[in-house]
Amino acid sequence: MLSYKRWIGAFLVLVLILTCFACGNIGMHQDETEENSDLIVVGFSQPGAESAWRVALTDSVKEAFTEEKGYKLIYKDGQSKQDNQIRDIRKFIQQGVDYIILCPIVETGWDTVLSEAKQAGIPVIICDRNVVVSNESLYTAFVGSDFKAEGEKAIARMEELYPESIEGEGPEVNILHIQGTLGSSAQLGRSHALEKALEEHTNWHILAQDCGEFTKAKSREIMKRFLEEVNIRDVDVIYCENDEEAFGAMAALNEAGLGYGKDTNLRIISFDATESALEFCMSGQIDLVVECNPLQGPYLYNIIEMLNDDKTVPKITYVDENYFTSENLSSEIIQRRKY
Ligand code: GYE
Repeated sequence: MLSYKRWIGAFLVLVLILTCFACGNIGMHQDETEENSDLIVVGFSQPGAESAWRVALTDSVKEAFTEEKGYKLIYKDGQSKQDNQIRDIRKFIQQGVDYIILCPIVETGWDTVLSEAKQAGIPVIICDRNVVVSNESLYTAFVGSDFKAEGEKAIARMEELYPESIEGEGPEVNILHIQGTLGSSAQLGRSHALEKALEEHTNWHILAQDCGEFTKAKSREIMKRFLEEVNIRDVDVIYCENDEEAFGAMAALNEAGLGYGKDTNLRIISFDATESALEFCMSGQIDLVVECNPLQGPYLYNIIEMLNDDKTVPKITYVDENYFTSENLSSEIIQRRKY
């Protein structure tokens, strides 16, 4: 038989256990989607944080979807792996988010997970890079860059720099090509423009080509290897598919004590137009930076607001983009730069 005091003791322990369970349950329910049921929940899947450009895109989206404006943004970094992004999207679907923003690392391989989102009735907005899917209805809208147009701006500059070489006659133009993540829209569009130009200008040649994964470290490694494989005096242009890659190539050239940019015959072309790249461009170390605009948060916000109001949204929205050489750059432009 339990004594009276023991009964009280057992009762108190029971109350304690039940309280803990209740707290635990409340804790479990307070997951990312249910803290404040009035907020519109947006799941945001990024491939990684490989460049200053991408960090600027993440910040722009975070600034666009704030609690003050009625949104709850759940941000996931895919650590440069498509499988992680697919897993993150599945989690968003389980959480019952209202919208998904996907910046796809590569173009293909999204059909299944996008079908799952569609079945769950969650609109998906593709952002930055694009997807190639069996059915366009698998996503609601695309906001991002026209990468072929970006590549064409780089080619137009090269045609301007080597006017006597564009008819397949005149001096050869030799190129080192450092590509971005293979299979990403940014790589495909920028590489496509160069490949097309090589077909048209038969005296333009790629002396060496490799993938720098859009990072400075990888590009530096590649450039060091290129320096062993080719005679740098033969090279006219280093075509880097983003600023980080240009910085990597420059680091390798600096370490080898080799000059580039103005007052030399070696020109660097880059994409993104981050503040640091613009500074190098203004001082003549980078010849051209084609702008790729990461400030896409406001564009995405407008699209989602329209969807909230049941309005029809444009399937494709290209962000505004420019290009810079030392001729059209000024310190005011650089100071105003947000990334
Ligand atoms: O150029 C690069 C980034 O997809 C446009 O990815 C983007 C590219 C951008 O890491 O810096």
